[in-house]
Amino acid sequence: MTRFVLSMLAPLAVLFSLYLGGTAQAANPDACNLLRDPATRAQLSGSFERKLMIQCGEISLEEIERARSAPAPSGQLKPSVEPGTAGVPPEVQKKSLGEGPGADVRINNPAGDVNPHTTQSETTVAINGATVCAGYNDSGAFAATGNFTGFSFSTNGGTTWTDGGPLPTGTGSDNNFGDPSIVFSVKEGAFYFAALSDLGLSLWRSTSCSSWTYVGPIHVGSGDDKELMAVDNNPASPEFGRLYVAWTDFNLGGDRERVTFSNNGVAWSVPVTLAGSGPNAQGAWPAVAPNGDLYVAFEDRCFTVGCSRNLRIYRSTDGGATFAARTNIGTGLLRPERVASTNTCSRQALNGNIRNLSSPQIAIHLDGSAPAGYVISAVYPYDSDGAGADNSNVFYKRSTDGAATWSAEKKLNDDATTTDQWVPAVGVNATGKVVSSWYDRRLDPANNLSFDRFAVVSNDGGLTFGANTRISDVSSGVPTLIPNFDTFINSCYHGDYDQIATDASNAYLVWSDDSRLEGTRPDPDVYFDSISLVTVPPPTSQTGTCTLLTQVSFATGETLGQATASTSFVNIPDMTVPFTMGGSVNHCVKVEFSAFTFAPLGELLMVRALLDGVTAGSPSEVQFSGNDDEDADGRWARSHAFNFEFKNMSPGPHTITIQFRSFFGGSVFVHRRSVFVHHR
Ligand SMILES: [Ca+2]
Ligand SMILES: [Ca+2]
Ligand SMILES: [Ca+2]
Repeated sequence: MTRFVLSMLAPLAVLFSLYLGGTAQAANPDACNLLRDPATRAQLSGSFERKLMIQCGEISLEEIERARSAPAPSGQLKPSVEPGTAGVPPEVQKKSLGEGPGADVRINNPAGDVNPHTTQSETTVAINGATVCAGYNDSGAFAATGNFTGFSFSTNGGTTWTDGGPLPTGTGSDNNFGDPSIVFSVKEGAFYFAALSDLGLSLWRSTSCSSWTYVGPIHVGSGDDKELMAVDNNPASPEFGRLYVAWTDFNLGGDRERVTFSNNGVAWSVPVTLAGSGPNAQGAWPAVAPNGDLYVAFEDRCFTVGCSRNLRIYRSTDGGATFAARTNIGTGLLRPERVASTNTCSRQALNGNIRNLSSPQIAIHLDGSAPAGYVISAVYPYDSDGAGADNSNVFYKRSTDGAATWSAEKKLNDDATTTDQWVPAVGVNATGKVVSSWYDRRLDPANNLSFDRFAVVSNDGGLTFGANTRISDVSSGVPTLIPNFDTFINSCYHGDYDQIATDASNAYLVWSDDSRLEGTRPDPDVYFDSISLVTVPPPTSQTGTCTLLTQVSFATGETLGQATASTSFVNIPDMTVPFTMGGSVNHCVKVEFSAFTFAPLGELLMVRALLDGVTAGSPSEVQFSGNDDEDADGRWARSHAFNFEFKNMSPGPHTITIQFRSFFGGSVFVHRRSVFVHHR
């Protein structure tokens, strides 16, 4: 017997000795029973189910040993392959629906994968300055080392990444099994990383994210599932630096959501079980308010096809000692699923046999104008059209009074399709920028299968949102998930969550991307991109009201504008208009024109006006649909009137420039008409 096999068995002995010792887990003397009961099994997170499959022999030690002793796979892997170059339809190119983020960066190194154990997914991310720290479930690392929790780090804000391998085995052969959760503690100047472990839930620490030190168990229990961590990073809070972990404990027969806290990561409080959380709870998501209040949101699930469930939230105002239920984020929401996939997966699932834990996420930001002093942002999915064809959309609500009441919900995805949007994440920053991202199938309306990652930003604390932005550069197909092509991964698994980190400048996004192939076999990886949260300020303060000024019109000729599409904004020829503002006080400037635009069906054009190189608010969008006229070249024509307004402009010389942008590789035209600039 090899050392590796011994390392797998030893923790089991620890667990069983704990049962025999009559600890808190005595209610369930055999964690493997959680797998044997189909109804219970359907409630387990992807990571916890897999941990039990390993511990209970459904994934055999022989298979693990075989993978570990397999020859190095470098000969067949092509780590230099860029995302999307294999197996991705050429028409699926990046086409952001807003000011586009940068190119996707793969953060794990697939050269470490052991065929067919190529899956990295289910992500967490935290930041400290220019260090971006991410974790994920890592089947390749497990095949090589017996640890399932991978991490990667960037020291330049996400431009380049290093795959750090898995978290190290803890004291007493405490291996880790995913369900990753990373936070950065401002007080400690350190990252903390929680994961499922042999013992239950365990913690690792790092100041750099480049290597990790095992701290010890957070909680010892064979039924511990899906732990998520939060940290109090407000120096004014009475619990500054306190770490909180919320999770689901399947060894409890009644209420299952639990919370523990620690001031140093070593000593953890006796867990508090959320009274009334019930036996159907899953997906606890903690967040700390600026005053130290702790909130834990979770899904009170239901388990029959077509059932409705509640999205609940609890609050602690005493540093995690006691909790009280607050007003539900959502009540009676139809669970998002595709019935045939649910039946195939024996658990709530979407097309492609992707299991779907439809739990909420929350994030909290300071807002002195809110009654509570802060705003709670919540995102969640559900089947909002009932019997209609759409199985899942993603929604947003906010609370300004500590979850006593919630705003009306806002649908975040702005597509016109009936495809799936699911697994929404949310992040906020100190200036009230709210960011959400999710998986989205809008670009595959015919099949509702291939998916992208989309995002949206609010610049006003969640009151209003901009247009959706496509984050992923390419669409992902869905690999075979039942049985999973990766035999260390349970059927129907695609990760239960992803996460967003923010600072004053950016949102940092990580997600699971299955677009890359090695030859013909799938190689899911984790990708990163960022969104700028810096709002381009208007040219001058937006005060006063604009009235129609004495018109001074600058008419230009009628020639074709830009003939070749560009994925960044480019000037449209002959649409640059210099003028001189008269008078001695500031006045408005209005820009008007109409244009015929030509593009293929479903494409998007964006047109914007700049005054002295600075944009006027948001670009104007032209989305092409089947209602437009088709021209001889297969493009669709649409006449569109554009109006832009610059307020409070100073007297003197200025220049108006008209630009456009498309996201299509072929010919796109803006056939512009006269541009009128109204000014004093
Ligand atoms: Ca991979
Ligand atoms: Ca529906
Ligand atoms: Ca939808």
